[in-house]
Amino acid sequence: MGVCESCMKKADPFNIIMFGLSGGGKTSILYKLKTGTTVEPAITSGANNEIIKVENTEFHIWDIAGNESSQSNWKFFCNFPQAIVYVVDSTDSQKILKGKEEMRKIVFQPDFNKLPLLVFGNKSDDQNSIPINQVMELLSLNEIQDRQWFLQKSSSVSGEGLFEGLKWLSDILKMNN
Ligand SMILES: Nc1nc2c(ncn2[C@@H]2O[C@H](COP(=O)(O)OP(=O)(O)OP(=O)(O)O)[C@@H](O)[C@H]2O)c(=O)[nH]1
Ligand SMILES: [Mg+2]
Repeated sequence: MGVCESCMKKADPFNIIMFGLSGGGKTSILYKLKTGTTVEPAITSGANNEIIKVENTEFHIWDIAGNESSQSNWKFFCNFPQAIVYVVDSTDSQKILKGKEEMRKIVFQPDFNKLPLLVFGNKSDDQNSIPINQVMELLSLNEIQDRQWFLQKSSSVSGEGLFEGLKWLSDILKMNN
């Protein structure tokens, strides 16, 4: 008996998994989106998760702590992610370069085959933030050709770019679903 493939696809809330080095601002982003306020989070241990609604789309966002063990044991926290968010601290070129390597280790895992990738170049409010076109070059994002990706400059302080990033994800996920 045939099975209607589209009937089996998951509707929202879309399951989103957020990675990035410690200190990049993942938890700050999560709670800015959730509460509209800027919080000063403690270093995450394990993961946080929240349901966030943007316009008509709900996202279940999993914020995985930046330590190596949590980042590589993400399955312990989140099942069946439908998109990846990767957060880099745009004020520090060395951290961006390290993030580039870590991001590749994550996104090219077979579990994440072809999942859309939203990259936040975070801390855009900081006077030391690197222009977003340079962030793109440092991350060599143009080399990623096996999936849809989008780089969005963002700030969990001003809120810049956060909803724009999620809007991109929403459009892509709805189109692919
Ligand atoms: N200026 C500025 N500071 C930020 C921004 N986002 C986060 N921070 C600061 O960066 C530091 C780390 O933020 P967190 O949200 O805890 O970072 P994280 O990625 O969750 O770190 P782990 O939990 O260790 O993985 C905190 O002092 C935040 O206040 C931002 O957009 N702008
Ligand atoms: Mg955190």
